[in-house]
Amino acid sequence: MGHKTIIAVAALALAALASPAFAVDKATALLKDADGKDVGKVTLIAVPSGVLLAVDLTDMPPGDHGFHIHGIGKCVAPYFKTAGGHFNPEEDEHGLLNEAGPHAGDMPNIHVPASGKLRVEVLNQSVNLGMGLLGGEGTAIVVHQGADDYVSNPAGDAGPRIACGVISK
Ligand SMILES: [Cu+2]
Ligand SMILES: [Zn+2]
Repeated sequence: MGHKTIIAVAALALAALASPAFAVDKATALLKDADGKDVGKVTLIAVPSGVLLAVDLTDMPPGDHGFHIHGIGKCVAPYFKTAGGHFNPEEDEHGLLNEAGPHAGDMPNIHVPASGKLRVEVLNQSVNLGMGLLGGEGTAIVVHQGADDYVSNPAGDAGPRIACGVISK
C-alpha cells in the first residue's frame, strides 16, 4: 500500500466524520403577530413517522388557540390570509373529529398560560420535511385567536389568524 492510498483512506474517514449518515433534518418557522412582533418559533424535526414540532412561544395571548400548518408559505400581516387554507394535499375535510378528515395540517389546539409563554412538542404523522412542507409554494405555521372545534369546515371555526411563520430550512 503506497502513501497515496493511505492518504485517500484517511480523507474518506474524515469525510465520514464531517457528514454523519443520519444528519437530523430540520426546518424552522419564526412566528410574528399582526404588528410584526416576534412571538416565538417552531422547530420542525423530521422523524421516521412524520414531523415533530417543537413549539416555543414567548409572547402570545393566554387561552386556547387553533394551531395548524397552512398550505402557502407566505405570511403578510395583519390578517395572514396569504398563507391560504390548511395544508391538505390529500383533499380531506377539516377536523381531528371528522370521519372524512383531517387535513394533513390539522393539529391539536395549544393552550397558552397567563405568562404568554408556552413550550410544547407536537407529533404530526401526516407530513414530512420533503416536498410536502418545503416544496411548491411552501407552507406556514398559523396560530388562531380561538380554539379549533375539530369539526367545522373549512377551518374549525377558530377565528382570525393572530400569528404566522413561514416554514423554511
Ligand atoms: Cu389555521
Ligand atoms: Zn384543517
